[in-house]
Amino acid sequence: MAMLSFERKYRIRGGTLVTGDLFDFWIGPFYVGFFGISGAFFTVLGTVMILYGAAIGPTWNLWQISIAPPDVSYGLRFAPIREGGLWQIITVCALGSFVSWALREVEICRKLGMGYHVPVAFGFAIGAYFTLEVVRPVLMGAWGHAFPYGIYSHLDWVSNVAYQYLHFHYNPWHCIAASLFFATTLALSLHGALVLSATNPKRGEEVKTPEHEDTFFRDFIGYSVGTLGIHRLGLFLALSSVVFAGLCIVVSGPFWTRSWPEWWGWWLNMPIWR
Ligand code: UQ1
Repeated sequence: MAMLSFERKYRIRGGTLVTGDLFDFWIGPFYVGFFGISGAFFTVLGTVMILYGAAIGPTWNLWQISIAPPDVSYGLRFAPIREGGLWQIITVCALGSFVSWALREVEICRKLGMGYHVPVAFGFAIGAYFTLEVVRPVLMGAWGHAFPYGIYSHLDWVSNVAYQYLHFHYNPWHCIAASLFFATTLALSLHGALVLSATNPKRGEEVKTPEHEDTFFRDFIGYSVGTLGIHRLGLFLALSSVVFAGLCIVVSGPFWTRSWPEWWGWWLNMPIWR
């Protein structure tokens, strides 16, 4: 089916999660829906708040603009606008916007009768943001433990938090997350290279089949995970890396307050070394 007639067939009412037919329409190529409206609302409000924060801030230098959370002395209370209240409003807008984006993906999946893999995957990214900006600060008792909204300032936050634990690379969950990130890039580079090698032949040569792809890996390492399997593996590796990244930061502070190299004391203190 040609693309245009395919789209005409599926661009019909239904599949919405809320408000029925209301907002169940497209603007040009884009599906709107209730969550398109709510997403635009939170995005515009959040962006205006960021611009307002930049306007009252000390600099227009793009690298140095920063909107910080309240001081830890405010605990988990609301703070005045200029004392971190703006950061609190922006955080609510960001979460409203991200969740709207995910639910708009869900509605499009429902219209097309597809699985929910894309919104579920995006949900893991929202979960990582939520862990950093809400779960960990709540467990530690103050919004001041969240990261600020600024290009350099958020990098400084990462650096400072890492040094609070002396050497963050000794955090075992950080080790696992980093290994999974590397494994994800390995899987995607193998997959991208394999598919291009089979489907982008020299002029005059035939496109190769999935059997060629399987055979390459069977000849090479004695195993092929398969053409569907590589996509399952890729999604699993990518989502696992995000889960362990979230774990590695949420254990730092709420569950482990000393230096991360000290954590390995259990290994150094094993009776077999005595
Ligand atoms: C693979 O086995 C496979 O199936 C044919 C692919 O699908 C096209 C791939 O992209 C890759 C990378 C592999 C090899 C991966 C493993 C884990 C053996």
